[in-house]
Parts: sequence; C-alpha cells; structure tokens
Amino acid sequence: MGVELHKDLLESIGVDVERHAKMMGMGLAGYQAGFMSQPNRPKAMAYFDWFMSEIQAERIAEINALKAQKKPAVGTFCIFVPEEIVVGAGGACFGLCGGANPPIADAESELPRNICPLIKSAYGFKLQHTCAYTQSADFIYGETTCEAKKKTWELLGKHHPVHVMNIPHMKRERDLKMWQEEIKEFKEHIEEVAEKKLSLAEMLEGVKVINAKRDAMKRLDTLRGMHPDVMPISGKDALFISQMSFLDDPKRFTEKVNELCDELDERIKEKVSVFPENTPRIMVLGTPIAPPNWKLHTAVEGSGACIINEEGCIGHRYFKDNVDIEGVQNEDELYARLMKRYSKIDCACFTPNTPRTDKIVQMYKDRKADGVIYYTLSFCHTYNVESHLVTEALAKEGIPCLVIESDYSPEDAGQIKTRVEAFLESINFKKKAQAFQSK
Ligand code: BJ8
Repeated sequence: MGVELHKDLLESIGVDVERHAKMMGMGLAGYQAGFMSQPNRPKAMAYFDWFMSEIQAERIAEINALKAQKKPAVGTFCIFVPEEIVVGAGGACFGLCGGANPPIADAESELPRNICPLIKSAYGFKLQHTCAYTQSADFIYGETTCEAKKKTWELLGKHHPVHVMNIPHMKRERDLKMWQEEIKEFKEHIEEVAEKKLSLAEMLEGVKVINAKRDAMKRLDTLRGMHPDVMPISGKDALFISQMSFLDDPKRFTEKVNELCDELDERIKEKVSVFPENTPRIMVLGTPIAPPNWKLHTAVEGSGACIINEEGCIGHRYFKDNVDIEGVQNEDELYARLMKRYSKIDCACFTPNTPRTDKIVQMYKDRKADGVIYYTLSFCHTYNVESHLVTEALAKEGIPCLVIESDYSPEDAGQIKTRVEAFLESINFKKKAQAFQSK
C-alpha cells in the first residue's frame, strides 16, 4: 500500500504513521466496498481508484518534492482561496482532511461540541497528526466566512501556521474593493513563501491551468446530469472526482477528467447507463461533502435513485465560473478579474444571497431533475437558515425537496436511508401519476 512505501517521508513531516496507516486502511476498505464494487463503472475510473490508493502517499511525495524546490504548499478549507496564484508560483494548493468522524473526539478537547463537524474533524486531524496534507502545508489559509471557522483559526494557529483572508459578508462596492486588496495581499504572501517575485505571466498561466480544470469539471457535470435518459456515471463516482479536485495535481487531474468525459460521451451515444430507465434523478444542495463523507450518496444511490449534481462547494459552486483574463495587461487588472470571479461564489455566508436560490431553480429545470435534497452539516447556521428561503422557493415551483441535517457519525445512516426511501417513494408515485396522465 502507498503509505507503507512513503513511511519515512510521512514520519519526517510529523505524521503519526501508525494511526495514519490505520485510518487509511479503513478509508481504503470503505472505498473498495462502496465504490469499486459498483457495477458497470466507466473504465476511466481506474485512474481515480489509483489516486485513492495514493491519496496520502504518492501525492504527498509530489507535494513535498515541490516544497523542496521552494514552491509553496498551501492548505485550505474554502473555495475562496485563489489557487490560481499558488499554481502560478509552481506550488500546490490543496484541501485539508475534514470529512471523517474519528478525529472529532480529540478536537472536542479544545473546541465546543456544538459546532460544525467539518471544522471539528479538520481540527482533530491536526491534533492527531493524521492528515498528511495538513502536515505538508507551509501554512493553512483560513477565511472569515462562518463564525465557527473565523474563530477556529485563532486556536488552530497554536498548532500550525495560519493566515486569514478577510472575506466580506456583503457584496457592495466597498466590500469588493477590500476583497481585491485581500487577493493582492495573498499574492504577496505567496511571494514571501516562494522567496521570489511572481510575474503577471506566471499568474496568468496559473489561471489558465485552473480554468482548464474547471472546464473539465463542467464537462463532467453536463455529461452526468443533462441527459435524462442516460446516466453514464454514478453520483458516487462523480462526487469522488469532485472531492479529488482539491487534492490532485491540477494538470493531471484535468487530463484524466477529460479522458473520462470522452468515455462518457461514448456511453451516452450508445445509451450505456449505470441506472435503469426511470431512476429518480436527485440534485443535492448545501454544505460541502468532504471525503470520506459518502453517507448521503450511499443512502440515496442504495435506495434506487441517482444523484446527478452537487450544488455545493465540493461540486458545482467550485467550478461554475472561470476567471476571464481576456485583455488583462497588468497585475491590478488581474486582481480585479480574480475578485470578479470569486465574488460570484454564492456561499450562504453572504447576505443577501438570492442569486443562489434563483440558480438552484434553474439548475433543477435544466437537468430535468425529479427532486432535491438540501443537505446541511449540523450546526452550520448559514446553510441551515438559508434552507428555509431555498425550500420556500422550491415549493413555489412545485419541486419536491427533502431537508437533511447530519454529521459524520454513522449513527443516523439508517434514519437517513428511511427518510430518503420515503421521499423517493413519493417521487416515484408522482412520476407514475404524470406518466398515466400523459397517456
Ligand atoms: S464558500 S460553503 S467552502 S465557507 S465550516 S460554512 S459547513 S459551519 S465550509 Fe464553506 Fe467556503 Fe462557504 Fe464553500 Fe457551514 Fe461548517 Fe462553516 Fe462550512
């Protein structure tokens, strides 16, 4: 197994290798049972299966090889961090572990129990030294999005270097101006780590690499969800790819996603679907679904439905917009373009956030979905409160919606499955009634 081969490296960056190997063993077993056993998977998933086996091994070696050349290694918790700049500097920008339940008990020795599991899990990984990404990061880039994260940086800073980007909570002219300054400051900080000035050409190159990655993911999103009669890949596999988009080398990842999309194109032409005809098509909205949090997708796809899209940050919100660099002549123009792109992110930490609701309704119509699951992590107040506004808008459109609030513990898996099954039953009933009426 990968981690065995890289044991010395992992030890040298402060990973608790024994505990880490045990957790990786559990993660891999869960992946093999839940993903690799799915019937009729696209052949191109072989690359992502390989990546899973090397997720905390070979990939960590690659990141540390970059660090040895003084390239920045930046760990993040949010899609507001402009990875284009890190990639332009030749470095790696990656998401940190935060989707597993076991580290939470340790985190609760310093953090309150009643905050979001994503934060507690990530914090626990740091305390336990069981995330090789966190251990590899020159620093963690935090942001001022939700209250819990904002305050956690102050504690996390005791255990790992942390920098915080000030993200406004409104999008007025003066907020956007400040935001642009933050992006410039981020670039200056990356230059400090790299110990060299970053040129406009290098940053533009970074933008091109990340735009290409987002384009590949948009392509996958279209192939996966816009063909009502064929679902060429499972929602679980597509979610996993989105999760890996925060960890893999962006150029290699883009190439592999495009290879997969070529295969899916063929599958669509030949009507090769991984689900039978009339399988209910479900959209998932809400908070990020970090690996190995596969609970919802397992419940939905194990109950006879297909997930055709994730609206969250590990999904559509991450790749929906590119940075327009057409005609950019100088650095200030580039910061303005980056700000323009990043301020399109419709995170629930903004007030107001109405474009998100309008977008969701449109996505539902475009994808000819059959229902929506609004998924929030427990104690995520922004997404929880906003769910009321979203479900109200969905109800006006007659869109079936189920709201699920959950954490990372396996305890509510049975209850979630029961609720999902009841929801799907009502959708199936509606579909049958519609088919009968149209006869
Ligand atoms: S842009 S969604 S990644 S802040 S940590 S808000 S789940 S209580 S992650 Fe997020 Fe950036 Fe927004 Fe996206 Fe809630 Fe938990 Fe806070 Fe969370």
